[in-house]
Amino acid sequence: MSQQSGTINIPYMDMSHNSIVLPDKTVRLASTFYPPFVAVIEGFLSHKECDQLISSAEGNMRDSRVVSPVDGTFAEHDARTSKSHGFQRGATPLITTIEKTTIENRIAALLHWPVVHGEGLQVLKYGKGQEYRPHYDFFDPKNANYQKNIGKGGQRVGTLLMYLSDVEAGGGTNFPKINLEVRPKKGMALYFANTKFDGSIEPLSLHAGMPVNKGTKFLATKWLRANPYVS
Ligand SMILES: O=C(O)CCC(=O)C(=O)O
Repeated sequence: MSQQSGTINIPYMDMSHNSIVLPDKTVRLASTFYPPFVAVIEGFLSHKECDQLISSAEGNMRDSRVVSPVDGTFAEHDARTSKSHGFQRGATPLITTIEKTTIENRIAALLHWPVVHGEGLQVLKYGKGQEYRPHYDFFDPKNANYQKNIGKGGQRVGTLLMYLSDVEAGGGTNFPKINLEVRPKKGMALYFANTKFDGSIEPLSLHAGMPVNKGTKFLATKWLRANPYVS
């Protein structure tokens, strides 16, 4: 199902039409960019699914963490000021339903990538002034501190962001190396590749969640691994 490219498989999206037919709905491919490979998909989640994800996560949110380049642990960091809740795959009946029937299968079909290669969904909330400063989602293979994380499922080859809300001002996802910014829109998804087609890391994938200036931004993040992911 996946695309063999160079030494590893990477997620692959059919970009030959404006619409992409998924098992349970048809979505619109609004724009694409390369390099790095970036795609904006409209109508990926229904408003009801967005609201359900927010309400299932909001009561459990805590300060967001990042994988530390210093020791590889998951730790709070000044660069990421949102709140978030990370679901284990299968953590709640809603998440199980989502995994078995809807969102997870939709992601797998969109990107031709098996559900078991995905980390659990992370739901994030950014209030006014909160942000995620420029960073990479891939693990730098030259940094020995990331080896434990790479060992859990290989490289993070791609990222799918799903906007669960509109944002009145600010809060875009910005790619500073390619001068691209995507405005959040409830139900829309943004995919970007963290690796090149040969599987090596993609420095152009540097990205940031810009500070929210007005309103609240809710987002769900799905990180896709090269191999089956075990938390
Ligand atoms: O908030 C955003 O738009 C970006 C989020 C992000 O970079 C991440 O979750 O890895």
